[in-house]
Amino acid sequence: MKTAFITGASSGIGRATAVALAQVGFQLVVTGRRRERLEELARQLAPTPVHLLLFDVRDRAATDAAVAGLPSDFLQIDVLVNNAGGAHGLAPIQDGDPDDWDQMLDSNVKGLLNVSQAILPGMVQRKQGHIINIGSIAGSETYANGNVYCASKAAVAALSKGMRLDLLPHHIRVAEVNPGAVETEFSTVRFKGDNDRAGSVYKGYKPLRAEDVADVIQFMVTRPPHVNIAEVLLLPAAQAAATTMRKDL
Ligand code: NDP
Ligand code: 8X3
Repeated sequence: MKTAFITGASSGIGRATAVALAQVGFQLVVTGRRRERLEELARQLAPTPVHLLLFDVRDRAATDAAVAGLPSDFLQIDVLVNNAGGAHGLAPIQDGDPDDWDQMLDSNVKGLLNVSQAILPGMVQRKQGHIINIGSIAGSETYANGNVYCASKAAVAALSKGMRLDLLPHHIRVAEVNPGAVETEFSTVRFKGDNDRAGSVYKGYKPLRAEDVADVIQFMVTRPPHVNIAEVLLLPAAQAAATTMRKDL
């Protein structure tokens, strides 16, 4: 049985990806900081073998310890989905909160590096692996007030290309999935629990569901070994650019 390691599986795209990969026969390592969410996911996925890891991707020592402590039957990671992260705040640069900047850069960029570095030695040694980094349309299109979040996702795009180059000799596929608007807890987190403001982001058009992104990831990781779908930009049909939605109100 192949093993997929999915960060940020307690919610949204990560959770849906866990369900989608279980459907095609993967066993799973699922990570996040909210234990009850991951336990509930594991119950839903039974009888798929699921191992839970609770750690903050910003904490390099905790990340290393969590990966090092994997039981032997989950040690060999075939697919890594670097998904954990999100946006904190939406403000002009001069009004930005440096704590928000830290959260975004430390989770979306350094967190992805922390997890990758913990898992890569095994993949390099086995000369086999597949990494899917979750970027965003925000990585290629900077929108007003998105400054640091957009920068963090531009970094994910650069890192995905860099990883693909460096890991080429080691037979490790590296790919990036860049969604547009997906209705998850993303905006609730960005707006610090303001559900009205979060809901308004998805009003007047049909956003993607987390399951739509998970379908694409499922397709990518079930291609034959000689195929790497290296980059995907996945938008709702009603979205043409980062902040351009057709609103049929
Ligand atoms: P959610 O808020 O629903 O999920 C985010 C997940 O990441 C949660 O499981 C959360 O788990 C985990 N997470 C966040 N920060 C940390 C951290 N420091 N350490 C460990 N886990 C963390 O949002 P989405 O599913 O939408 O977001 C998933 C990814 O998709 C993110 O990288 C986001 O930037 C990206 N994305 C989202 C889009 C959207 O429109 N929704 C569009 C494009 C990209 P927990 O809180 O339990 O730790
Ligand atoms: C999430 C999509 O456009 O809100 O990455 O930044 S967007």
